[in-house]
Amino acid sequence: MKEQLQALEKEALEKVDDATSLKELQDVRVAYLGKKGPITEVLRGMGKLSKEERPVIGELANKVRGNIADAIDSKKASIEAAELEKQLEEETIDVTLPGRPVPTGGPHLLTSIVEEIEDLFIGMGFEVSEGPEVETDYYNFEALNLPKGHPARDMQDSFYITEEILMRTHTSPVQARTMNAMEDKRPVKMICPGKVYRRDTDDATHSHQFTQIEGLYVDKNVRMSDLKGVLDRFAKQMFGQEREIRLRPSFFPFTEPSVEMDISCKVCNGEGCSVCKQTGWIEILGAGMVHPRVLEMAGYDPKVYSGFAFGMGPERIAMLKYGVDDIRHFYTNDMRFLKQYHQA
Ligand code: FA5
Repeated sequence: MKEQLQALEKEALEKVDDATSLKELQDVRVAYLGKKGPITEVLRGMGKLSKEERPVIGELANKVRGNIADAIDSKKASIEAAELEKQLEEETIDVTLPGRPVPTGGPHLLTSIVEEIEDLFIGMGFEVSEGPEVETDYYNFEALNLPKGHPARDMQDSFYITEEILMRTHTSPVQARTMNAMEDKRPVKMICPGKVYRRDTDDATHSHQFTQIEGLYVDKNVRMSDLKGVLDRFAKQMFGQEREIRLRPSFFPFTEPSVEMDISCKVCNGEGCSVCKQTGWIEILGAGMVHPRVLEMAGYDPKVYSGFAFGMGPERIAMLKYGVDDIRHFYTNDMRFLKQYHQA
């Protein structure tokens, strides 16, 4: 029985030694020290032993059990330590790894161009104003010398909401609003950027919703040459000295005389393409001297005051500046297009 116990001890200690996980170790504990294990079995058969043998075998059995239990405990401690070590190693942060890039947004090309134009005019002493996109027939047309039934209303096909309310077709109503709001009828020098809406058919240069920037300068002795000077300076700063400009006589009911300004097409260098409709020129703004009727309706005495106004399309300006061949790119918001213009 003594040999049997010693053999059991040897066998159990070897298994403890071989165990590589807490689960294996627990299996060894159950197998050798459990109620149905061989040592308990030996102890159960003690009754058959002689009086002399009983204490010796009893002591040995307890010793063997103690040795196996100690071995299991110390192995358990070493497996736990190894597992902790492994976990710590796995959780170590490698500070030398390159960071994951965080995608950043940027202003839309149209926002950038509007801000660039604003800065340019602020530099010439203009203030930035705002007006509503849902406008009354009065401000959109009547206050601009376009009474009901005037044939020139057809120049701008409109989205009407009621008979008297419409989506503004241009930013010119802000001219009348600004002058009306000026109670002491002081000089006005403002620009107004904003969205406008027309029942135009979308094509490479037309959109049913687009942006305009209005300009208005009213003071004593404002002349056509002032308008030319401001537009010339704007065009040179925006497009560079090499672009050509031309002013064509035109007609707007709210300006007299009226002009349209074209810039030589940068996309084809004046040779003709889809952007300039094969003409080599692209129209970017309408302008003129504020009509005396418009000044009068807004409470300014046309014998004392004179002024100029202009309205430009920033989409067309961005198209020229960056060689964009279709106005619809501004609204379809394809990130591959927009990202080209992020300056970050
Ligand atoms: C006007 O809207 C006048 N209110 C401009 C004006 C203001 C004249 C002050 C005199 C004094 P016009 O319809 O031509 O004018 O439009 C002005 C500019 O807006 C055009 O030169 C063009 O650059 C742009 N534009 C016009 N229609 C569209 C469209 N459908 N899509 C994109 N841009 C357009």
